Amino acid sequence: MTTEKKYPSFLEPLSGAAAVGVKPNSVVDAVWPLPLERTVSYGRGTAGAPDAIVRAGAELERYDEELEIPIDWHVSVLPAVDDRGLSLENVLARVETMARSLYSEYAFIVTLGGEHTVTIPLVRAAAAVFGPLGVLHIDAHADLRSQYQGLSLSHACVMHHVRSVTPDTVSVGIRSLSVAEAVRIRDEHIPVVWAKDVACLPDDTWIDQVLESLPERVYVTIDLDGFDPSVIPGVGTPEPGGLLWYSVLRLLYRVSVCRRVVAADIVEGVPLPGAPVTEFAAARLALKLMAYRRTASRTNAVRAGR
Ligand SMILES: [Mn+2]
Repeated sequence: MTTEKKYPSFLEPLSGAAAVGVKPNSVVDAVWPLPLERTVSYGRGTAGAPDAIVRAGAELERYDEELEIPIDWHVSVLPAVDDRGLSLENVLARVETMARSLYSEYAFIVTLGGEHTVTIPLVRAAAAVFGPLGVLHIDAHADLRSQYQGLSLSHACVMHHVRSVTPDTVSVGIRSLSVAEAVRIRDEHIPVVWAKDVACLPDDTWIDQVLESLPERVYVTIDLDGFDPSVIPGVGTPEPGGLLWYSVLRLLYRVSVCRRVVAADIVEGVPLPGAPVTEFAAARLALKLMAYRRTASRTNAVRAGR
């Protein structure tokens, strides 16, 4: 597939010839807006997050000061999924079909939610396209209920469904869960790195624990409420004591370098009027995922003598 894409750039449009004639499957990363909001239980507004994140993306600088590299690759903004008039089941089925095609076509896609429910079809599609994978789950909530408020396809049940796709999941930043979820984690030995562990364990030993739970290929799902509300205030169900910015960056860097991150999502953001912190942080996070992955590919290619 060498068709030149006409989609806008996540960052300010590339100047000159840089965006011309690129091969999507080898060069182009993408963000994919998925403004789904059907089963949100408390604070509303996550449907507005993808658009806000894309607008914030246009304001970001094209240099990664941490990796000391220019962000000189094209990041397309794919058309948002239109879920109007569709049942939740049909929306998720459409997302899965579209994701299978997009994952085959682009180098790396970060989906921008919307509510966490979208992760279910995205992980299914990623497993179908890339093969067996594990899931790194960053969240304040365990999301392990089999149903919530009478619904099985709920944002509170995401990891229950994900674990039917792959048993190799690890949840990081958890600090809010039901008794039944706690029992399930204990009985099924589900890997969890609690937020309190991240705060208290020496050095980055918790990152070693995460890596031990992940196979070679990894899907990353980031519920923005996994971060501390002082870092990302715009979420529907904030919990104190969350992950700090650089802790998450170190985690994502290590996972990107030591494993192969095949796709990712950033979900559950709620833009707050007059305080655009959440969407700017989410946009930067999407770029960090892309930059780490590209750095890792180069590093591994050098190691392999290519
Ligand atoms: Mn959550």
